[in-house]
Amino acid sequence: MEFDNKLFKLLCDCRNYLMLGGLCLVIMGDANAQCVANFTYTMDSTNTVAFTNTSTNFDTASVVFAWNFGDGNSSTAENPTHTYIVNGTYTICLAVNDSGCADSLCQTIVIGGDSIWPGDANNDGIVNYLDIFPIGIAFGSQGVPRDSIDISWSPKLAFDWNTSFADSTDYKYADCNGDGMINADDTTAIFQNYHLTHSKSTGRAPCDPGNPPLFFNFPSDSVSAGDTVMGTVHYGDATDSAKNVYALGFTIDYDPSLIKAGSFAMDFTGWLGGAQNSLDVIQDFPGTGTLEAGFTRTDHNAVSGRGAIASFIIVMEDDLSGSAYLGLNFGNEVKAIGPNEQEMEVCAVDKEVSIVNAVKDPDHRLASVKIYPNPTAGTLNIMMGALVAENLEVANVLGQTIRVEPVTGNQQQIRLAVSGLEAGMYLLKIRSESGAIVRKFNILR
Ligand SMILES: [Ca+2]
Ligand SMILES: [Ca+2]
Repeated sequence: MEFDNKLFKLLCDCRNYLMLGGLCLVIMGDANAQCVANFTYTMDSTNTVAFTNTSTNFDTASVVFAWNFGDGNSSTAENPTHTYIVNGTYTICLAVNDSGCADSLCQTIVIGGDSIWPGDANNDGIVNYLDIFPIGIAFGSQGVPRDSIDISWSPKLAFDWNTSFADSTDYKYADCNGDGMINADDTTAIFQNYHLTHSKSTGRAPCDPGNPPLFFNFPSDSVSAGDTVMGTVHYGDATDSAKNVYALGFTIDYDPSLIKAGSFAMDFTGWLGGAQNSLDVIQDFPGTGTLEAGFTRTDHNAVSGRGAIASFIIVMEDDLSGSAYLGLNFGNEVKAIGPNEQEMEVCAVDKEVSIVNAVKDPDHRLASVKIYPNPTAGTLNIMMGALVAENLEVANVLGQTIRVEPVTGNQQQIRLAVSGLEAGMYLLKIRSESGAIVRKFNILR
């Protein structure tokens, strides 16, 4: 074959001359098989495809190219450009004809089908708490389903829905599982692929003082070793209330040596919304000391307000020796959006709480305090052991103190009537001469 090729090239290159002798027509019959059609292409975001003709072994002077773009359009240019109007899969064919030399090649291309990564609903390169936002904004939308419902971490070919978020990201990215619907099922991909990345992520602009603050509210300005601390996250205050908010996300950095691993829990409850008409993603990473939380409403109604939006619980380590304070710091990606995805103002404020009693209950006196029955329907018995109670405080899940009772009479065996409280979880803080003891209790009805 190698010999034949060389022979062909020698003869074909000379064919004009040889044709005078009536010889080349015969030789050209063998030569046709050597004409090779080939092309490459690039595509841009406007569905415009630029084709590059890479065909070989033809005579530039006499060759005829015939392109069929697969959508009813064609061209005879050597390197044509074509814009597709409708998304879809097209078969593009290039035919090369050159004085009896003929070849063609067809390739299939997908228009409007760049890849999505399941869970990266905002297409910023990382799966995290902010990916709940587009799901909330587009909640209930329907579009082009993918070929298969698959949330494994690899690029999935997806056609544009031709509906976009404010930053021009197509809705298809929020259909994390590819079933053609944007709903709560799409959060599964966020949890499964959490923190996976496929390119560099972006940062957030620093906050401006004067914007509605995002801040922590603690029941006390100090904590002790072993404490169960219940606090709240607030958005907006009496000076600067938050307006027209649809979704909110933030990260909280903390020193993992101070908080018992796995104890940091958060619940979105407050003026921004609760279990109704909302979704959230809350992930704690005790190894690095980061809690990430994203919340979105799903009813397409923004809300305005101020005060608590989430409650949280942390359990302090039993030995905090060497540490003077617990810091809870918002990370550099705090973000709130309105119903049209416009970014809303947030000024994140970090919190420091001083540590007192850095070693938990060295003489085990606090541990000897017992409450029972728990859960209860009407009465709590408080057995103080070696301590003397001075007063009792009951707080709800938002950390708000709802009852304060001085202790009179027997200060070591106390009966506390709680029959007036609604069913749910509460904290009982018992103040004694040796410090405060906090116990969780539940009321059942
Ligand atoms: Ca993302
Ligand atoms: Ca979906």
